[in-house]
Amino acid sequence: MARFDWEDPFNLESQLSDEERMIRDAARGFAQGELQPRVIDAFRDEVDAPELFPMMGEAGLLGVTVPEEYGGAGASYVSYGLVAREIERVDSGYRSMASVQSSLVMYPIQDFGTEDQRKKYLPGLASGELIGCFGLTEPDAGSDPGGMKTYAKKDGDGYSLSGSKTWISNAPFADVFVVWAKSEAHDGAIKGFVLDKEMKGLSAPKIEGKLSLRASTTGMIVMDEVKLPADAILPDVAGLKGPFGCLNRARYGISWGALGAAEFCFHAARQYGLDRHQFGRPLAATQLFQKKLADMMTDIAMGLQSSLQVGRLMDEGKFAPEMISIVKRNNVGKALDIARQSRDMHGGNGISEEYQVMRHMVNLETVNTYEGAHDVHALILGRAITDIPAF
Ligand code: TGC
Ligand code: FAD
Repeated sequence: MARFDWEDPFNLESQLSDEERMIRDAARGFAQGELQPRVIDAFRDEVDAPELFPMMGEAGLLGVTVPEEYGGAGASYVSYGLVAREIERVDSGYRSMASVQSSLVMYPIQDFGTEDQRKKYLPGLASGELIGCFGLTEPDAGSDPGGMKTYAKKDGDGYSLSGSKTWISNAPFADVFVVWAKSEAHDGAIKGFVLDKEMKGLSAPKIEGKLSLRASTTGMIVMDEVKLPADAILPDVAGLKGPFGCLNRARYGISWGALGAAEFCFHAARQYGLDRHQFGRPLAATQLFQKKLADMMTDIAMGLQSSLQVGRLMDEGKFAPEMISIVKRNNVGKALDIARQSRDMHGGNGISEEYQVMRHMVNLETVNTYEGAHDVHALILGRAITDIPAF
């Protein structure tokens, strides 16, 4: 009979390859060594941290699934998920920085771009010398991106792009902007464009005053007749399946990442319960406390198994987007519940930055909303079950 390990209830470790374990260990070393020491101040002071990109690049955490010839690690989607879990164990904002770069900027250039675009952008994005952002959401088009107003008019051989995007991670310090717009030259179909920060008419003001994800910088993208050359378009995709193809990857990574945050909160609650005595015994000796820990461990273990299975199917090219909706919605929702419980189990100390669980809790409020809000994923699944779109 095997010995039970509360930190790894279903022996996930035994289900990973040597390469996956090595990538996970490198990510953990970087996250604990470089990110953890700075996160409390960074969150409190809402610090912009573009210098983290070259550091993450050097640690091999950007473009994990991108082929090595373009500077990536050429590794599996399971490896990518393990990296997201380690970074988000520290902070969802840091995972956000990395997952936008990898899934929402490098992936579309790799999959929908030309060879020239791949050569121009991917090595710099993989090393972190270039920072990318992804503009889909608009002030009047969030859950319904098909309602976007950003428009690319024909302009000679190229395009003139106007419109505004909001709530865009990394935008204020980004060098490379992947922007989705309706294109006159394509009968109004949604197309992706790659913009460089120097382009005239392009600006990216920062959104100040977030009470969540404060270690990640968020902004708008404002485009006022930005002139784009013909080769700024991503030629190989049209319609919403372009941005959704990117979102599939990012949502999958989030399904692992959120569980990293949940594991932090679970471990912290356990330790606090063992250390803190009330009524003459440790809090962890009470039945209510133990039930909460048992629920946390169960939800995390089940979530990790399901993300692992979805990752394996992605690596085999056998996934359906609905599988990703299940794990994004479930794992983030469960992580948010766990963070709220952990905050409560820490009593008054739970609201202090030093204990870190409240930071995870408020971060996960964003994670539950972006990349398809919790209820929107329920509707994606409802449509798959009933064949009736209820959006
Ligand atoms: P719908 O009619 O369902 O689909 C339109 C076209 O897209 C195709 N499609 C997909 N393709 C690939 N993967 C998917 N997951 C896909 N889902 C749909 C579909 O087959 C169709 O193709 P075609 O060829 O027939 O045209 O479109 P809809 O307008 O009815 O969509 C409804 C809904 C709710 C599914 C969708 O709009 C949605 O997912 N809304 C949520 C929006 C969202 O997730 N936004 C995220 C913005 S980016 C972000 O938040 C980054 S935060 C990053 C960070 O900091 O970590
Ligand atoms: P809305 O769509 O207005 O939704 C509001 C509420 O209504 C939600 O609870 C939703 O579930 C519910 N709702 C919506 N439609 C329905 C319906 N049909 N039926 C029932 N309920 C419904 N976007 C990007 O493009 N790039 C980024 O890098 C990016 N980064 C972000 C970073 C942060 C910090 C945040 C907060 C957001 C980011 N986003 C980004 C935007 C994010 O994807 C959107 O906020 C999200 O898609 C929800 O859109 P919305 O905010 O307009 O909310």
